[in-house]
This record gives sequence, C-alpha cells and structure tokens, in this order.
Amino acid sequence: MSTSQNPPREGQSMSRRSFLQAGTFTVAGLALASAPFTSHLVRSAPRPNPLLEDQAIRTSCGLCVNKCGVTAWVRDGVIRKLDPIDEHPKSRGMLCARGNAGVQALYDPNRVKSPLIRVGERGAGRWRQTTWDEALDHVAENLLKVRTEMGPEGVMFSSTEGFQEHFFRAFAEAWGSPNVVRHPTLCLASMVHGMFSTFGEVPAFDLRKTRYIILAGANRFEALVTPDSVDLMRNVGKRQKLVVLDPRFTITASKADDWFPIRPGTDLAFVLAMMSVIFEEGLQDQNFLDRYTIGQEALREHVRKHTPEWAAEETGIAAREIRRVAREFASAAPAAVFYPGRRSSWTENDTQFRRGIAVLNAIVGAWDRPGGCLPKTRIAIEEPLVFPPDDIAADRCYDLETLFPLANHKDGTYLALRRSILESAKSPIGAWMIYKQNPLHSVPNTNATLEMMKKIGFIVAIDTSPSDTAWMADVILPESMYLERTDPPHSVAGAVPVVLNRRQVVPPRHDTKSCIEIVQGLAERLGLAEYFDYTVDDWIEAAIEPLTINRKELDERGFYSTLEEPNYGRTLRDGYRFRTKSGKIELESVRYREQSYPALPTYVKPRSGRPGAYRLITGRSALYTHAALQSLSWLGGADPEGCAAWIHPKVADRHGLSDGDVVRVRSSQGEIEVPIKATPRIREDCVFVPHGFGSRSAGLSDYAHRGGRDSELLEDHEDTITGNAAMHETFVELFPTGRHIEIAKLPVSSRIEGGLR
Ligand SMILES: Nc1nc2c(c(=O)[nH]1)N[C@H]1C(S)=C(S)[C@@H](COP(=O)(O)OP(=O)(O)OC[C@H]3O[C@@H](n4cnc5c(=O)[nH]c(N)nc54)[C@H](O)[C@@H]3O)O[C@H]1N2
Ligand SMILES: Nc1nc2c(c(=O)[nH]1)N[C@H]1C(S)=C(S)[C@@H](COP(=O)(O)OP(=O)(O)OC[C@H]3O[C@@H](n4cnc5c(=O)[nH]c(N)nc54)[C@H](O)[C@@H]3O)O[C@H]1N2
Ligand code: SF4
Ligand SMILES: [Mo]
Repeated sequence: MSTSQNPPREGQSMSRRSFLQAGTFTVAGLALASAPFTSHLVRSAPRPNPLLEDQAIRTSCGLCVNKCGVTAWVRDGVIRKLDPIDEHPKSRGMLCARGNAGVQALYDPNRVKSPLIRVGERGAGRWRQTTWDEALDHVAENLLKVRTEMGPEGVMFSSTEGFQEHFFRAFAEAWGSPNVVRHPTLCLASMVHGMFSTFGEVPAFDLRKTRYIILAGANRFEALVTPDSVDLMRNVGKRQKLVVLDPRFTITASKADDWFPIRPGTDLAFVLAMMSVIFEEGLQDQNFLDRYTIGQEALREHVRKHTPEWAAEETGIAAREIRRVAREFASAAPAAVFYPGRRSSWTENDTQFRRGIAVLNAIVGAWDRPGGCLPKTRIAIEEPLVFPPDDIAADRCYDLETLFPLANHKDGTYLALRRSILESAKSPIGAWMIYKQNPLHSVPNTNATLEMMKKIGFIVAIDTSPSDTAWMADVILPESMYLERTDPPHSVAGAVPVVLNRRQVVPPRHDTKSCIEIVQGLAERLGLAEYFDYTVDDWIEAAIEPLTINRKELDERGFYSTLEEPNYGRTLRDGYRFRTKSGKIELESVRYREQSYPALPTYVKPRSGRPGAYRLITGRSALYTHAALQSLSWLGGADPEGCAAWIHPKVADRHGLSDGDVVRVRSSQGEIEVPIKATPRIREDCVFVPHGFGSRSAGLSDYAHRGGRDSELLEDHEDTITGNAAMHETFVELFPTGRHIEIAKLPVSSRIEGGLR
C-alpha cells in the first residue's frame, strides 16, 4: 500500500479504485465466482503503515451484527482510515468492505443531522429541523397522550440488536408495554429453536479444526459471520472439505468441493436421508448416542423410510451423491459440522429442518470435541440496569402463548403482531417506537406494513440514516454513529468467548445523540428518570468489574478474552445435565411431544407454485448490510449489477429477456421492477431478488434506489413452531416491461434531491 492511498480528508474524496486496493477484504466480496481463492484475502501479518503519526484508536465496527475489531487512524479529529485488529479473537484480522467504508458512512452527506419533525403528509419527505428539547417534548407528549387513551400497552417498541439496544429495551420495560418485538422472528428464531430443543443451547462451530463442513444455504463467504467466515476462508481447500447446498452458485459455492443446487425447501429430506444411510451402514457414534442422547430407537425407525432414493426425488440430488456425502461426513466425524445456518427464515417447516441438522450432528458425535459443534461459554459482565419493581400488567395485543407456545416470548413475533393490528377494527397500538430497525424492508409484505403504519397515529424512528422506515415516521431522532459513540461493552458467547469494546473515535459531527441519552431525555419527561440514573461511564465501570482488566487497558486492547483455544469436553463429563427437559441431547423432543408438534424432525413437502411461476429466493451481498449502506458510493459504485435479479438463461429466453432488461416481478402481494441478470448460477425454477435494494426514501442517494424492494413481494408465511417469517414460500411471475438499462452504468451520483438539508 502506498502513501497515495491515504484516507481522504473531510471534503476530499477517495477514488473507488484506491478504496478497493486499500480494503483488506474487499476482494472477497467482489471476487468473481471463478476467482482463485488465496490467503491474501484474509491478511493477518502486520503491514507497513504510512500513517504512523496518526493516533490509533481501537473500537468495534458497527455496520453489522459481527462487531469486528477495528483500529481507526485519526489525525486532526478526522478519521483517515479504518484497519482490522489482527489478534482479535472474533474477527481474526478481518475488516470487510463495509467495515472499510465506515469512513464514508461517517462523512456521508445524507446522514440525518438533527432531530426532524414531519410537516406535510407522511412519507412526503417534508421535515422541520428542530432542537433535541423540542423533539423530545413532542415525542413525550404524544406518548403520554397514548398512555391516557390506551394505557402503556398502546405503545409498541421494536428494535434490532446492537450495543445500545439494552437502553431502548429497558425504556420499554420501564414504560410498561408488553408489545415489544425484536428482530429474531425475521432472522434466526427457528435455527435457535432447533438447536435449543436438541442440545439445550445454540452451539458454536470449531471451523478451525473441522475436516468436513456442509453449508446449506449459509452463504458464509458473502453473508459474513465472524469468526466462522474467516475460519472457513483460511481452511477451505487446505485441510477441509466443503459441501454447499444452495439453489444459487454463490461465492461460497464457488469455493466448495461439491455444490448441489438443491430444490428449495427440501433440505430436510437431504438431512434425513443422510441419517438413514448413517444408521443403515452403522456409521453412527453408538457410544455417544447411548451415553448422551434420548430417542435413538424412535429416530432410527423414523428415518428408515427416508432413503437416498426418496430424497433424490425431493431434492433433485442423485441418491449416490447423498450416500457419498453421508459416508464422508460420518467418517470425518467428530471433526465434521453440518452448519445450521444463520438466517433461518425460509419455510413454514423451518424449525424442523434446523432440528434435523442438530440431530444429524449428534448421531455422529460431532459435539464438544475438536472440529465439531461446541457448547458456548460467555464471560460474565455486570449489567447494572435498574428495573421497575412491578411486572408488566397489561396483556400483549396478540395471544403469543397460544399461537406459539414454545417460542421465545420475550422477543415477540413480528408477523403475528402485525396481523393483530391489521385485523382489529380499532388499532390496539397508538404509537410505535422503532430503534435501529427498518421494517419496511426487513418485514415481509411491505404493503401490509404500510397499512399497519396507517393505523398507528404516531411513529418515531431512532436511526442513523434516513431509511425508508424513518422516511415514513413522524419524528426522526438521529443516533450518533458507532465511530462517534462510547457504548457499553458487549459480551459475546462463543467457543472462545470475548468481551467487545466500543469507544468514541471522534465527537459527533452533527446534532445527534446516543440511545442512552435519547432514552434519558424521554425518561426525564415521562417520570421514569429514576430507572436511568447512570451514565455510560458508570455502566462500563460496573460492567467490567468482574474482569481482570481495567478501563484503560480495555480501551487500549479493544477487546477482552481469557481463552485462546476452546475448552473441549465440558458437557461430556459424568453428571452434566444438558439444558433440555430430559437433561440429555434430545433426538426426540420431550417438549415438542407435549405440545403435539412432531417430536422427531419431520419433513413436509414444500408447496409448489402456479404454472409459470417461480420460487422467489432472497439473500444478501457481501457489500451491504440488509437495506443499509446501498447508498454509499464506495460500495454501490463498486457493484453496479448488485441490484439485478438473477434468472436462469433458459428462463430469460422463455421471456425474451437479456441482461439489463427491466422485468416486472409480481407476487400475490405486490410487484416491483428490476433489471435482470441471466446466469446459469441459479436453478431454473427460482428467481433471486437480492435483499435491500429499491429504497424509496428521498433522503438516500441514488444508489439505494436501484433495483426493487424484495420485501414488497414476500407473502406473510411463518414457521409453525416459532412464528419466524418464512421468506422462501412466495412464488412470482415475470412480465417484461420492454425497458432496458445498462446496469453497469447505473447512476453514479451520491447527491440527493430535496429532503434533508
Ligand atoms: N455482507 C453481509 N453479511 C451479513 C449480513 C448482511 O446483511 N450483509 N447480515 C448478517 C445477518 S443478520 C445474517 S442473519 C446472516 C445471514 O446469513 P445467511 O443466512 O448465510 O445469508 P443469506 O444471504 O440470507 O443466505 C441465504 C442463502 O440461502 C440460499 N437458499 C435459499 N433457499 C434455500 C433452500 O431452500 N435451501 C438451501 N440450501 N439454500 C437456500 C440463498 O440462495 C442464499 O444464498 O448474514 C450476516 N452477515
Ligand atoms: N426480504 C428479506 N427480508 C429480510 C432479510 C432478507 O434476507 N430478505 N433478512 C432478515 C434478517 S436475517 C434480519 S437480521 C433482518 C434485519 O432487519 P433490520 O434490523 O430491520 O435491518 P437493517 O437494515 O440492519 O436495519 C437497521 C437500521 O438501523 C439503522 N442503523 C444502523 N446502525 C445504527 C445505529 O448505530 N443506531 C441506530 N439507531 N440505527 C442504526 C440503519 O440505518 C437501518 O435503517 O431483516 C430480515 N428481513
Ligand atoms: S463483518 Fe464487516 S460490517 Fe460487519 S462488523 Fe465486521 S467489518 Fe463491520
Ligand atoms: Mo439476521
């Protein structure tokens, strides 16, 4: 790296090319499917740093769930470059393309720069800039009005995880509303349930030591999850064999030894057939089964009929391949992992599929041993929240306990909650407080969410950017960006647990506040101040009290961990009780049986579409986080085709379409227009619409407006056990529009019209 690649000064721009060269990891995200996979993509050796005179401040990235370790190089109060932290146990020396673009996100002219109160129609984009005092008075007044008319339960709170989410949730609790919903039922609720109901916990995966790994639609080389993505990138092709099941030839598939373009929704058939082969050929770990599990006889009987020949019909994968994979997997065990996936919002039978994966890992004994699934540990830190003495008295506006008796009730269930609001004559919800969430993209069926918004009199979005959802709110309260905030430390459970630290790198550039300050401002106005009687600094001091490190050392290191290597075998000792009802690994679930759910992983044939319709699949790219960051020119500009829908060349021919032709994609719920990319990298019966494009907010740059909003198409199907959204149960039809765009030449301006300034 030469000095000419120094980061930009404020007002200066960095060319896309120099950004790409500077990015440690960018290449992986952009690599063509055929690009060679070399270890320089994940670099951990120290590199020459031309910025030595700059101050180096260590913190945690805030641009997605991973919270990677980052060093910010600061001179004269300006962040000039972000670098990875090489020895970080979670991100392991990686900072992805998005993480590098954090500099541009910070200096993005499109940020919300002060509190905004809507004037004119909702969504018309006319805002009045205001002071925090006035904005908080206005919000408090409206919340009190709702409390008087409807009780505290008339306010709904929704949020997505983050270092400051505690404060928002604590505010909902102090306020006293049970109508709280978090992101898991859009994301991983069914995976979590599948793992819990089998092992009593959600494991980590020993991907540094595993010899064989199966990823079913878990796109770890694009949808990054640390440390898993980095461990795979370092090992795949060397001492590890990778098998990928995905209807698309993803970057991950391009690095695999075997790629099977499985028919969507049939993965459990593959898993059951693997189990039938393993039992049939005596490849199971019998000692492990006898000692640690219950239900093996019932399971053996259950899978007998699920032969590879049967599964071949369901999945489209040849029986001999299923047999081969089953044998290879069992012979590599216990250093083998069938990875349970991350976004498990696929089908109505999703929890059963994820449980099937857990059970398969168990029968080969790939648990708590090197190279297998590993129980997690967590470093205890204090959480000095002061909670109100009384439990919340009011009932939820929907009967979650009856609908999904075994679901995680604390996090609510998004689709069921929305349905209850839409179906009631008089809305049970008068105000909606939204923290760090963009439901107009992330919740299936955008039109239904818009309808719900019409029934809610007052909506507040606490966001860092003018997202589509913020644009439809009545008040936007801008939170300071992660690089401008000191946050409470975050303890992340894992095979090697770690405490992450977030420290302010530069002061807020605009009139923004952090969540705790926003909550305190509201609490003061609402008579709840006593529950928020602390500062972030008080919190941090209390939180790290149990650690053998002080605040200064934590800030210098950027993280805290005590283990280098996993501690194997803790749950395999005599007398250990798994946190299931029986205390054993449950191949057959006691609780499922009690609730009349199938207690053994049970396959349900996926629904099929109307003639001429294609199954819609969705998912992410390495360059964006959900529907955020598309507006940054460093990312969007590097990825002109990213917004295009994938269709198979035969499908393109059938409809007379070629690359760049704009097609209308229609489902029962909505329609969008997107350019297409014809590629043999997708099955013929599927259409892939990349997630998060087609934003409508005029506060975002043109890049974010490219393509279509996939969520407009999704029907509201849900998993039967957890209520997790089921996002691959929708079928779409294609209608050429006759228009064509040069996708490589989509708008390159990052200016916006109207709105915020
Ligand atoms: N760059 C980036 N990284 C991220 C995120 C991000 O937004 N951007 N988000 C983070 C979050 S919150 C999450 S939950 C994870 C998500 O991580 P993943 O779940 O790995 O990511 P998705 O892109 O949603 O992956 C869906 C994949 O499943 C495939 N698929 C669809 N249907 C089927 C099917 O029936 N069977 C099989 N076998 N495959 C199928 C799709 O083609 C797609 O490749 O990523 C995390 N990491
Ligand atoms: N169609 C479809 N829907 C999906 C998915 C999909 O693949 N396809 N994926 C699902 C998954 S796995 C998940 S996890 C969910 C995610 O759903 P969301 O959590 O709604 O998604 P994000 O886009 O990450 O929204 C985060 C919002 O928070 C803002 N933000 C970012 N940082 C901060 C901050 O520090 N403070 C504040 N206050 N705001 C901030 C961003 O600007 C953005 O508007 O979406 C789900 N929905
Ligand atoms: S994966 Fe990328 S965006 Fe996510 S925390 Fe790490 S560096 Fe940031
Ligand atoms: Mo997610």
